[in-house]
Amino acid sequence: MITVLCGGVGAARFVRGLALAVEPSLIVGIVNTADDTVMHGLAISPDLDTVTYTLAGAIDADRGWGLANETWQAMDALGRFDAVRPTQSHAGEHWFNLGDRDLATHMYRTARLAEGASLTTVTAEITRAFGLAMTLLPMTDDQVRTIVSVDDLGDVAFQEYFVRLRHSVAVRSVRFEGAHAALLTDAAKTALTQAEVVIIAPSNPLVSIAPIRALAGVDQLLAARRSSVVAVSPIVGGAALKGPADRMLVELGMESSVVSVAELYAPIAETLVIDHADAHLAAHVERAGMRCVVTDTIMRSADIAGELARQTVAASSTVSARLENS
Ligand code: FO1
Repeated sequence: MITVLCGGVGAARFVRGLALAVEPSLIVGIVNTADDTVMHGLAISPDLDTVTYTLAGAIDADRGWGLANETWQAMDALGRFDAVRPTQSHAGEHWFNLGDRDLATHMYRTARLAEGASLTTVTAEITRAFGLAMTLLPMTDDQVRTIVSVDDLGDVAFQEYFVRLRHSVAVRSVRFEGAHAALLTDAAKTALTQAEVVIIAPSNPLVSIAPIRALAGVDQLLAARRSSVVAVSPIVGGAALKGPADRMLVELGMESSVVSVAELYAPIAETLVIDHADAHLAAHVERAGMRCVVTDTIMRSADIAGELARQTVAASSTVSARLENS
């Protein structure tokens, strides 16, 4: 078993590469659910859906989220009510774009949750419906929500920050509402303890990986097996390949560099995989307490993602020791 801690787009592309490098049925993704939200009464799990749609080959590659060949009739039809919506109402808002086919996923998930099914159970049904061989697990079946405190506006829900505000406002602090009481699921705990290797995908360390780590016991479970935990840096050449990770690191008082990523992950992972662009920082990463592997981490194609995934698995000193002895 290879377990991958996942956020959204970067993780999805990495896992798609991993599925080319190893038998997909051996892969378990533990996915962040703190980006989840309710829109139009529908339960939406963006990171779970982005990984599902990507592994199913159904993702819209340009957007990185939602389904390919999508139509937007429902969203367009909601526009009719903009003129009549009372100011304090959120009914019919359409700044969060839900495609017509994407709505089917949210309708199914919402109805199954209302019938009492857990998000873990429903996610297994949805991934099976999309033909995935790998296992996707929500990090918890309880509610955790990322709240971002930004200049002027104060606390905003993650999707308000990320989509409505286009993450264009400076972040003062981030918190994960509910994380103190939420439980890591048994399935996710097993995936963290039984896996030969645990990989931290190239997701935003502050709002995609951090919510998983905020669940009680997760950092301890990872630290206990640190030599077989490998992280892939989402920062290349001081920038994030997608999303606000670089700006958030700076806004929260860190540098936007692989060294900051190493400082965040050193307690729970032995090895950090960085791009050739940051080869000159390898010694700094090691001074931050992590082994450093330098390779091509920019996943321009599935094949490059596959090679990155293969090297990441091999980078685990536990696995490479076994490979050398085999
Ligand atoms: N991201 C956007 O930038 N704009 C959107 O309108 C949008 C809609 C959306 C709908 C469903 C879904 O699963 C994801 C969606 N995303 C959208 C992406 C989402 O905000 C991010 O992928 C994650 O929350 C951050 O990783």
